[in-house]
Amino acid sequence: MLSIIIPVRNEAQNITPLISRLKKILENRVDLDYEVIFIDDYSSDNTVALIKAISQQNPSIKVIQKQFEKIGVGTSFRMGVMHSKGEYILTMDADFSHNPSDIPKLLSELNGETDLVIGSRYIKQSKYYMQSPRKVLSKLFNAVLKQLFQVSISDITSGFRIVKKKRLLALQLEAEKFDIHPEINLKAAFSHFKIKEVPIVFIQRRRGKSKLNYLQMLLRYCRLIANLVLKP
Ligand SMILES: Nc1nc2c(ncn2[C@@H]2O[C@H](COP(=O)(O)OP(=O)(O)OP(=O)(O)O)[C@@H](O)[C@H]2O)c(=O)[nH]1
Ligand SMILES: [Mg+2]
Repeated sequence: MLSIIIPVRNEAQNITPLISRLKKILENRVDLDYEVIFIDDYSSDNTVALIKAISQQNPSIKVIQKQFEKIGVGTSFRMGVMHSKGEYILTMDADFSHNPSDIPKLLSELNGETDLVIGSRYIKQSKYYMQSPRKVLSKLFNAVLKQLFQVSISDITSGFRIVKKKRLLALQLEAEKFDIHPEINLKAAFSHFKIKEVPIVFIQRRRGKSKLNYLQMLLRYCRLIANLVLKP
């Protein structure tokens, strides 16, 4: 079974088209049993109501709702993993930056041996469309992380991936926010996961508001580096 885990916060404008795209793609694969778990983080719009309405017709679509405090993408992801039933975990964003149409490409790289398939913005045949500050920061972080930790992953900060759950659970993940993505990819490399990268087309969000806070991201990434240097 494939468990798709998607942290969400105020994605009312994306959630319905996203679920229908996912269903179309996944239901084409008769060989594949799947569940989609959304972890809502205190959304103030009707994201949760929209997911619940769909999940009443389709029990493969689930939502976990946080009601009292914001926990962040990393903690939400780990909570989703705890509730998942799949042998493999797919993570992606809800805002169509990660194209559901790229999922079959990620799946095609899975065989019994692959532990991690990363949807990469920075390999041959990838395309990415991001605003300049984000592009510069992303490239810079990837260059620094690659140099510092000598890993051969091209897109260390990618949040689009499929990972074998058994191996994921063995990683000591601590990141609470967006730093969960490089943390997973780096710790997977340190733990000698069999890793493949596939090219994706990454686009800037078109609907809904960005939750990205550059200063917070910078601090979180620096903290991750410090933690990994001190206790790799
Ligand atoms: N559970 C949870 N999900 C979040 C939170 N912040 C963002 N998300 C979700 O995480 C995914 C990525 O967030 P984005 O806001 O797209 O972050 P980004 O891609 O860095 O920035 P933009 O695309 O420019 O908005 C989306 O599915 C969001 O709905 C949060 O605090 N908690
Ligand atoms: Mg986004």
